[in-house]
Amino acid sequence: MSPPAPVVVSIGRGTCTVVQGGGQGAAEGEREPVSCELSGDLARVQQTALAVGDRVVLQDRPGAAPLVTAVLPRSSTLSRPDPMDPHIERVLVANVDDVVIVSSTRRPAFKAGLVDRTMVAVQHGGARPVVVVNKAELLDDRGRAALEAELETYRELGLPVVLTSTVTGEGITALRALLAGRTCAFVGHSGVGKSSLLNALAGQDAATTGRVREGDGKGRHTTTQAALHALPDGTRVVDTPGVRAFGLWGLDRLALRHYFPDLEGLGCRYGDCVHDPEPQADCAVKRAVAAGTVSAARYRTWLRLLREL
Ligand SMILES: Nc1nc2c(ncn2[C@@H]2O[C@H](COP(=O)(O)OP(=O)(O)OP(=O)(O)O)[C@@H](O)[C@H]2O)c(=O)[nH]1
Ligand SMILES: [Mg+2]
Ligand SMILES: [Zn+2]
Repeated sequence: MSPPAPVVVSIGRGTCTVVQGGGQGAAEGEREPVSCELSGDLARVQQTALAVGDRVVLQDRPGAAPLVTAVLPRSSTLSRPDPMDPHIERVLVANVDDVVIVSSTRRPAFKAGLVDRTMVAVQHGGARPVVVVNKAELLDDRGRAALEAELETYRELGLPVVLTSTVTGEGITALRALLAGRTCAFVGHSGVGKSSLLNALAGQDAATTGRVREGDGKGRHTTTQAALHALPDGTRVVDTPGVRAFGLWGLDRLALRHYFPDLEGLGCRYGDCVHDPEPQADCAVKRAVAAGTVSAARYRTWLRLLREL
């Protein structure tokens, strides 16, 4: 068997760093990272063509850094439209098993809409979404009960949901067990604690963390580049920079239905109904929302995504 292809652990302009053997497990994770240059073709489209987690083909060059000449087929991607030019696909990370959608209870406040959008993007790209809400210790009992009710939506969809706190340690053991031996990426708003969670899982400072702003509790975009970290137990975590929003790449209205089984499962009798607020006499989804058996936030997300596509 040929050795596993080198894996990209970080990317710069026209360059990247790889580890041989994919950094699997502690032993291989300690292998020296190698700095490489991208071939001209790759460098021109690098935001689409190359992402952290990619497996690549290298060409050795005497007296110069190895050249990345090709990217191997991906098992999963997490993509979104480039915020500056929505016609360009931006691949945030490739070949991960799980995408951990990290949010926080407060500072910054929990936003179900962002979780829903990211969840659709993750599933569309072929990875498993995991929902983590960090800073659990900032909630009082009432706040926690309200959050748990909101999170029930994701549990019903069969997704793992974990409440964590890097301050009290709540949920860290559960998260470590959930991700053990897998390759995953942490995504979410700036300041929710992605890098802090990585450090908690690693048991050491693997990544730099930053404080949220005093006034509005927003993050300061401390992490500026995605980077893959190999943890002592063999788990690999790609820590990513905070996103402001999450657009959907490569989805149409028909495909969108697929990612809302909770709404589709209500069996609306109008085959082509998109369950929008326009009067459609007997839409099952709208009835369920009115009756409170389906989360209103989930329905709002559905409508927002529908309008966007
Ligand atoms: N209260 C509380 N604060 C936390 C917790 N976890 C992290 N923080 C704090 O939240 C702030 C932001 O943490 P980071 O880990 O830098 O957040 P991030 O998501 O990596 O942010 P970006 O790199 O900017 O995307 C820091 O001040 C952390 O100390 C937690 O569980 N509870
Ligand atoms: Mg960070
Ligand atoms: Zn309907």
